[in-house]
Amino acid sequence: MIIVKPKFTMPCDENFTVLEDGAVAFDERIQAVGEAEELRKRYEGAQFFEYPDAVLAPAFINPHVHLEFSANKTSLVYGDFLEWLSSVIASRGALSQAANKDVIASAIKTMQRSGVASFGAVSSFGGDLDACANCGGRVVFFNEILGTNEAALEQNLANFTARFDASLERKSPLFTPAVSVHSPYSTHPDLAAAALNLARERGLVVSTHFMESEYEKSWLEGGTGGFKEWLGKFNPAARPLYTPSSFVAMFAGVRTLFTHCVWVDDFSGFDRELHSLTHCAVSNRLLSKRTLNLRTALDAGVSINIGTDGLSSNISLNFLDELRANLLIHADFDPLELAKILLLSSTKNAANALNLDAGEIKTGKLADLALYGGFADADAAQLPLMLILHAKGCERLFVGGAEVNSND
Ligand code: MCF
Ligand code: FE
Repeated sequence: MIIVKPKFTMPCDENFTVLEDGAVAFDERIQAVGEAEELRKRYEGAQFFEYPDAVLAPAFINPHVHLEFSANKTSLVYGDFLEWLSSVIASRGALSQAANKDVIASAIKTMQRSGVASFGAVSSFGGDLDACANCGGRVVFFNEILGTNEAALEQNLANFTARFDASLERKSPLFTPAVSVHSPYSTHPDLAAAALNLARERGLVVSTHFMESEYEKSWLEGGTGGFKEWLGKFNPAARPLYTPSSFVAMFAGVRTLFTHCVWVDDFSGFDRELHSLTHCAVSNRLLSKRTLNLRTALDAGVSINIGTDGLSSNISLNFLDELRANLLIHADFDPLELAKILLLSSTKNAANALNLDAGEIKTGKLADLALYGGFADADAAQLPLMLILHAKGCERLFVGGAEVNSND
């Protein structure tokens, strides 16, 4: 048993309570939140740590990252989605080759140093499987399926099944195999249906990219726009394989994270319990021409979580950098109000999206906790904002009560 007594405990509950001079006792799960001396008496022999300048919070959950693109710095073109996509097709072989085990392990460390205990890895080739299974963090491993060429469907499915089976072999309390249906412009309905059936049978979480660009919107809504020409290069007879609503309908009854949704103007097909929106603000700034209207999505009652996406469309996998970018990008919000929304999105909401029993400091939850120093003089009322603005990394990170040595 471990007892941590920080200056501030931020449970990340709906009311955003901040506890001053309290303590948290935990092993794999949180056993109690209360007064330090009382907990020390109750759990005799527990290790005790006191941090008079620190904030203890639920560790962050980054539900969407492409680790196989971690070697990218300047190889991809930003500003226009189709130019980016062409550059991905030209460079993805070389980029995934360059993203060896060390590169991927170091990308994971960057996330962990920023307080991320759990992440959703979108895996295109399986090259990130070992690093993910061995990282000490909690991983939901989204095996990606894509392809529209009818002649290659069987081969594509066999390839996906082999990667999925390899991920199943690594299943553990910290590692959960899952499925990614890449997008409506890139994935044949037969492949999507096969992957979604697997998800239904096995109760897997699913991730998909949806309505990221205006090109995608005009393609799905009317078969027009830049995708007509772009896809025409590969198949002159290309036509949209879904409408926006028929695509969302495929995911009925399946816990799904819809990433981006920048160009969605009707959320009525979203299941408020099972479907969530993963927002990647930096990625959208670089690829999507506009940013998500966060207020509209929140008003529609859709649960939001915050992802970094990969270094294919970001400059940093430090989760605090992504939160700071969100604070600056969504300038129509009051900063403190937005800070609370972002922290809830990155903990409790994301845990629900990924089906993890974590994301909150509450008795019974998994002890996925992060401790950030440097807040001795902070005002409790401003703490959510100050944490996002000033924390560069965490001092300690616990995953299921076990410390991940994030500074080695
Ligand atoms: O989320 C971003 C932008 N949207 C779509 N895909 C990706 C992103 N970052 C990496 N990707 C990958 C995706 O997983 O790029 C490929 C897929 O393998 C594009 S389709 C050839
Ligand atoms: Fe992505």
